[in-house]
Amino acid sequence: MALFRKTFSKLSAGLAKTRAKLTGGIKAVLSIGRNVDDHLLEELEETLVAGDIGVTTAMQICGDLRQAYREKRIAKAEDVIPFLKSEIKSYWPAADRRIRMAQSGPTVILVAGVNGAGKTTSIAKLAYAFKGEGKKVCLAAADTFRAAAVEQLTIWSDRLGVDIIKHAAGSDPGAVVFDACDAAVARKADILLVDTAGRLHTQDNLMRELTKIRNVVAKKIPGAPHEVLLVLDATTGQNAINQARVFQQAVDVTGIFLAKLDGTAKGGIVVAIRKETNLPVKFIGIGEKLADVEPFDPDTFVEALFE
Ligand SMILES: Nc1nc2c(ncn2[C@@H]2O[C@H](COP(=O)(O)OP(=O)(O)OP(=O)(O)O)[C@@H](O)[C@H]2O)c(=O)[nH]1
Ligand SMILES: [Mg+2]
Repeated sequence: MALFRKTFSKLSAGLAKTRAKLTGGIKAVLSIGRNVDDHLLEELEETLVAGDIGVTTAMQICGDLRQAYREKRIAKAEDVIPFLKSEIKSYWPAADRRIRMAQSGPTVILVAGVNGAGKTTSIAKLAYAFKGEGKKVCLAAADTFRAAAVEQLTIWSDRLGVDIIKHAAGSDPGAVVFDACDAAVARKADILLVDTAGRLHTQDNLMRELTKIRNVVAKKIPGAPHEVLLVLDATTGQNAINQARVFQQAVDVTGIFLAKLDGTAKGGIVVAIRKETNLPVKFIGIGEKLADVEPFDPDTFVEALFE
């Protein structure tokens, strides 16, 4: 995935708000000459919670820090940041975060998430990156709930020069993906990206619709969907965790696309997602432009956070 390039400077710029709040807060707590005592640990825990790392994780980090201090593995406040970096990095086991591709035929990527999370924009970013790698991309406009959703995806398909399969607004999304799968196979597409609704009359309806879309895709293309990416809006902080749980139950989510990291000081949510759900963050969105997407890499992320 050559085009899903990791550019440290862009990531670093995207994390500016989180770094100012979280890392800035940590550095303020660790001001020169302080001892690592209960008081400091308490302040540190508060700062971590405020940075959306999650209460449980903040407690774990500070507990481990206290232990390290008792065992004299750390002595002074200056040692705390290197400790935090390696501790946080250690939360992610080595894992394959790449898109799972079909052995042959189209790779189907279902994209889900609540309304406004950033699904359509993230689809455009992925389409752009795949196209840049020479892959043939098709889009399926399965968010038929809102007329504007189909229009928005159509605008992206025109701009990107990729095919779109759509029906009239209000039609059955199952029928859209049915046709989209046929079209993707017939046109020898490498990638089929499926946009889905973020809101229906009720959450139950939404989950049922997603399940139905998933089943149609599975019947049409063996092994599909190869990925179910859940788009989460990083600016919603801890609420993103609840969304992840709900979607995970309804459709087997295979990875998270964490959008809008650039627009929030709540970037610590990446750590909370890791600790509180078992879902890998595969991509992060760090801006509104097509190129503002990066594959998530924990080490690079932590380095950029504490830069
Ligand atoms: N700053 C920033 N804005 C983003 C990012 N991703 C998406 N957005 C913006 O978030 C808003 C919502 O994005 P959409 O892609 O329309 O979200 P959606 O989930 O498709 O929304 P619905 O179709 O209404 O359910 C748009 O204004 C996007 O430009 C990101 O990574 N950074
Ligand atoms: Mg949309």
